[in-house]
Amino acid sequence: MVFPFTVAYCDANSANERLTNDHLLALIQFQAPVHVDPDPRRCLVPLPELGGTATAEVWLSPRPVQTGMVSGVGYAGNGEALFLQLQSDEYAPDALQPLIAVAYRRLFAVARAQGYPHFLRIWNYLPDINQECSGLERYRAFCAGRRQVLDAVLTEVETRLPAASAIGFPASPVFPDGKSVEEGSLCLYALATQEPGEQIENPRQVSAFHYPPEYGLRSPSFSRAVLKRWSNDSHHLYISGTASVVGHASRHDDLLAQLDEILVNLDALLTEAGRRAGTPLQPALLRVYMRPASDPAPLRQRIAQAFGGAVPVVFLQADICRQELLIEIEGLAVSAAR
Ligand code: 3EB
Repeated sequence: MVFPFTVAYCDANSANERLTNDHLLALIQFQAPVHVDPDPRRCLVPLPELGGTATAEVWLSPRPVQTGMVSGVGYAGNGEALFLQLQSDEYAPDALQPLIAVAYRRLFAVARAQGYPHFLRIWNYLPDINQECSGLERYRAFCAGRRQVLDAVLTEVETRLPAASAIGFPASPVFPDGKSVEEGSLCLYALATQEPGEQIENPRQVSAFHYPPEYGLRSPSFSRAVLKRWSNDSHHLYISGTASVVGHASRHDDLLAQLDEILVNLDALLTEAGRRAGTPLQPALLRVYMRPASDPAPLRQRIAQAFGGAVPVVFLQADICRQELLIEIEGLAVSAAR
């Protein structure tokens, strides 16, 4: 099955070589301080990787891509899929809402101008996500800014929500090699397409859009996953950050218990999406965000048991957007090869 692009992990040390490939749609590098890279396809995610390896994620197109940089937004497209990214070194401690609103407006404007108006998935990395500023948690300020723009740009917001992750990091983490993140940098990247995908919700969870106000005045606007049927009938399922949330409540105090709940959530989501796709979907790639910088080996083992062992997994240390949540898993699932 030929997809409009494939996603895989590679050794971060080969990253620079990969940028010479004109079929490269995106290169996501972990454990790298945020900076605006001259190559619009490279996005630096400022999270330490756990488990002793240095990984990058590559999106490869079967044909050459067109790239550009407009009003701070780097992009690369191949006629079906558009990768977009925006990095900022503005911190704006108690003005995250307008900062996010400006960033989202730019992302949507660039995607529309390039002819890819439909956002399937958005990755959000925010400094100090759990910090309260002027009485509002920064995650909630982020949710308000995001909602403001989605309300304005989406014609049917409730059924056209992109999949998402909203992940935090300390404003000035120091990496093992001594490099530190610019204070307050922001990192967003996204996937947009010419034709829309299909919003998938998780039968075990309340749609985040309908969370009660105890989680914030403006509820989070994301879908649990987005199913994309490409023009050749292959499928991608973009799975949002999935936490140990059942209904709308967080479950379990313990990391491994939260992981087990997440695996049940992922199974329910994959089943639901497979039903909608009319074909089974299998995880192709997983990314685990965890609060403690502990050894990921026991988690790797449980994930391998759940998905058969062959699925590549990367573990990143990160803040999750509810204080009590210790772990969250996102990923990509694909229809089986025919
Ligand atoms: C949850 O289920 C956990 O606000 O974009 C997961 C994925 C979560 C994305 C977002 C939040 C977001 O509510 C938190």
